[in-house]
Amino acid sequence: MALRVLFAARDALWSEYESPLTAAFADLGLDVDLARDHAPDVTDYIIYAPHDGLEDFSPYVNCKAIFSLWAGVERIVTNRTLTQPLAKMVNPDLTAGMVEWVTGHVMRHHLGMDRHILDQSGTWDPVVPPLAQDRPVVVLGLGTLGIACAQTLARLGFPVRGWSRRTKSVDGVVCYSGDKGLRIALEGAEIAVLLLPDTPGTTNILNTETLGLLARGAFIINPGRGPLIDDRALLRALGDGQIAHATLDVFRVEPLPKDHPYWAHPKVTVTPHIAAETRPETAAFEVARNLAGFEKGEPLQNLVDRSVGY
Ligand code: NDP
Ligand code: OXD
Repeated sequence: MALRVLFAARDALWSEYESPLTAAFADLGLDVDLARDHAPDVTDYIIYAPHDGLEDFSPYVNCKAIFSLWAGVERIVTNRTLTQPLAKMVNPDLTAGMVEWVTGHVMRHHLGMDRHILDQSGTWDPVVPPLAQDRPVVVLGLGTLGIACAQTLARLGFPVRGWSRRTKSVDGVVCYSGDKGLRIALEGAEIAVLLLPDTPGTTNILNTETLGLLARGAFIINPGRGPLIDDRALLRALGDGQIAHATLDVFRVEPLPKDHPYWAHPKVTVTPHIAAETRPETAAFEVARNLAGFEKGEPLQNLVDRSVGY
């Protein structure tokens, strides 16, 4: 009998994913009935992205696993009705997109591009940027995305420090963990990139105290999640010059409300949660491959550890 796979996401995603998922399952020789309306008790798997629909997972008594189309799982991991194993999204296009977005924004600030893009008034004012080797960067979060970004920046010549929950070893990156490690990693860094998940352990990780450890005039780049930053502390630090500019892709409330002070702030760049997009073709293949392996008895890949929330 065909495996019944429920697609639980907003309408627009169904039109993007239906055909790549169908093709990926077929390519892997899986007999799948993919639909948006399987009865809960006959559903074998759920493919999920945050939306206003599915909130109660308890009727899905025969569901073997859930595949998130998002890398960040904070909207589902705290759902108490969820007991099935949950896999987060990892795929090469998502990683490539994040590396490009982070590298672009790091280089913007490193080279001081705004100075010339915004001022073509005829003033000849040569300010030569330092070389990357003289600009320490810290990447908070050394998961799939953090490692890829940290190593790319290291290859460009930046001295890169990274910070994670568990102690790690990453080629080209000086790695830290723990509270003391966080302080050392931040101390004197001129650019901070946030690629942590939103969990109770990471809320307001950038606050008045930790912002104060960075070099004066540092740049913040946050494609991770909004709650990683204490917004009021950041606005104060932008006001007093401790932080020169913040490029923010993610926010506590999305879309960012029109009257939020970030929109009009001259030292803040808001981008609308576009740092890295999960692309249907490769994401569909990753889900299908993971599901096929799990059906064969292999461990679920990219398994979320509920005890730590990511
Ligand atoms: P991973 O789960 O692979 O990595 C998370 C990293 O954060 C790990 O290094 C982990 O440490 C570290 N971490 C988690 N909790 C703590 C803590 N309390 N203290 C220190 N370090 C901690 O995630 P990804 O790299 O795939 O993605 C990172 C985040 O990027 C996502 O959770 C999501 O929020 C965001 N994202 C944003 C997108 C956008 O378009 N803006 C797109 C995709 C993702 P350890 O290595 O020890 O486990
Ligand atoms: C994700 C995201 O988590 O797009 O995948 O933010």
